[in-house]
This record gives sequence, C-alpha cells and structure tokens, in this order.
Amino acid sequence: MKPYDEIHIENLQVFANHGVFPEETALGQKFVVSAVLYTKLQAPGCSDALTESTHYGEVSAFIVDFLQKHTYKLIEAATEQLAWAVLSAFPLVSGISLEIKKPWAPVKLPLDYVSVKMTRFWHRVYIALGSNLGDKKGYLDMAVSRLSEAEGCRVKKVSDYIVTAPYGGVEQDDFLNGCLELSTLLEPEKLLDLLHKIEAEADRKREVRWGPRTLDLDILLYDNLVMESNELTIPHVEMHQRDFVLVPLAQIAPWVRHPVLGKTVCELKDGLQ
Ligand code: A4P
Ligand code: MG
Repeated sequence: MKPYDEIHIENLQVFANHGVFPEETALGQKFVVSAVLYTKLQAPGCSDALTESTHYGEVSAFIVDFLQKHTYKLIEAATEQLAWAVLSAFPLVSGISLEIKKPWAPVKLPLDYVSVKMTRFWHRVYIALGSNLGDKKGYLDMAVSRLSEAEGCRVKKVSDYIVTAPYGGVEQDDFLNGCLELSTLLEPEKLLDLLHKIEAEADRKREVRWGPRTLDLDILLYDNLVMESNELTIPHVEMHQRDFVLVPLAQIAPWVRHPVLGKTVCELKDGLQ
C-alpha cells in the first residue's frame, strides 16, 4: 500500500432500515459508521485550500443519505456498496476503511454492537484485448465500452489497436490487438468473471486453445500483485514474450515495472527478439 494520509470520520449515527428481519426494514434502527479516507493531503496542507482536499462534511452527508436511500439485508452489503459509492463519488479518495456498527442488532444477547469492517482501494490494472474473427474493431470497442460502464470500473487509457500476425502455431487470420488501463474496485477473481462475461457477450467460443476468437481479454498486471491459482496467473505468464502485448502496452504504460522480472514495459519490449 502506498503511504497515504488519512481523514477520519468517527461514529457517525444514522437511523436506517437494514436487516434480515422484516421488523428491521419496517421500523429501522441506529447504525454507527466510522470511515478512514486514504488520500494525499500535502497539497491542501501547504495551500490551506479546501478545494484541494475532500470535505469531511460532504462525505458524512453522503454516507447518511446513501444508507437512508437504500435497504440491505446484510451490513456486509451495506458496507461494500457504501465503500464503492464513496470511492466513486470523491475523486481524491484512493481508498477507504469503513466500519458499520449495529448497536441494536436483534440477537437477544447483551453486546455493545456487532459490526462489519472492510478496506477497499482503487487498483490499477492493465488488460490485453485481442480479436481475429468477425468485426474485430467492433469487438474491441465493445469491450472498452462495457468496461467503462461496469460498476467499480473506470477506463483510464486505451492504446491504439494494431494488426498482428497470429502467434502460437494455429493457422488463422491476423489479430487486432490493444491494451487498456483500468482503475477498478474489483478483486482479481471478480474482474476475471467480468471479463468472461464480456467475452461471452461477444459470442466467444472456447474451442481451440490459442485458436481464433471474437474477443480475448487477459489481465496482464494488477498493481504489483503476484499470484497463481487454478483460474488466474498474474502477471500474465507470457506477456513479456509477446510483441502484440508489449507494443500497445508500451504506448500507455512505458514505465510500469513487471513485478517479477523487475523490468519496465519499455525494457521488455526493447529486449524482444
Ligand atoms: N487465466 C489465467 N491467468 C489469466 C489472466 N492473467 N488473464 C485463465 C485472463 N485469464 C487467465 O483462457 C484460459 C483460462 O486462462 C481462463 O479461463 C482463465 O481462467 P482463455 O481466454 O479461455 O483461453 P485462451 O485465450 O485460448 O488461452 P490463453 O492461454 O489465455 O491464450 P492467450 O495467452 O490469450 O493467447 N496471436 C496474436 N497475434 N494476438 C493474440 O491476441 N492470442 C492468443 C491467445 C494466441 N495468439 C495470438 C493472440
Ligand atoms: Mg485469454
């Protein structure tokens, strides 16, 4: 995590209607919200100008309004949705640690409160786009627009699309390839689900590995994350060997460093045979 400064909102009381039981949604009850906003404060610290910071009064009013406008069964859902809403509404806030306490939880036991606490950050992700079937440009444009509209996602940069010869030994048409930078609140697995959903919308069929496809969306880099699971390898295993990835990626992220190889995208591209 980068060294952020913090703005704290402590124990803000909100009367709202969340809960699993019908009485809770009908009658309402007290919720107590605490938030830490992760942001950079040196600019307002030096200028003394509120315009360079995030107004804690506005964030507090936003929290009250949001929790009173919506009804959730679980405080997990209320916390997750509120965290996303605050991060989407206040552009200088990079992350939030949010706790919602429920002091009157109907559990018939003498506790002070139950609570859910979560920390959410915007993540910087690079995604490779590829198509070599049908309306190739149309499919890549469609992926960019679906990702721009998706909840918790913001497309920040899109490279040019380039025509590339097929790699991998399967006889097939040329590809159109590109890359984009995405700011997202989605964790890697949820982001992969979204990419698969967009591929399915483009009528993607998984028939031949490395074979022709209407739309292929791969996660190249996700912050500095290094992970391996059955579904997901990050950074993408072959990104450093592929000119059809590195050429468009170098356009939008030349100085971004591969977290395992320790080289920038530009260096990786220049090192290709
Ligand atoms: N998966 C693991 N890691 C990731 C990741 N970082 N991002 C898993 C996305 N998916 C990841 O992918 C198979 C599975 O990989 C996914 O279900 C996911 O759980 P897929 O897209 O279904 O199959 P695929 O694309 O045929 O296989 P693969 O290995 O992803 O192939 P590539 O690497 O995408 O290569 N030539 C040119 N010129 N341009 C191209 O774009 N693309 C390919 C496909 C071959 N040749 C090409 C191009
Ligand atoms: Mg793929």
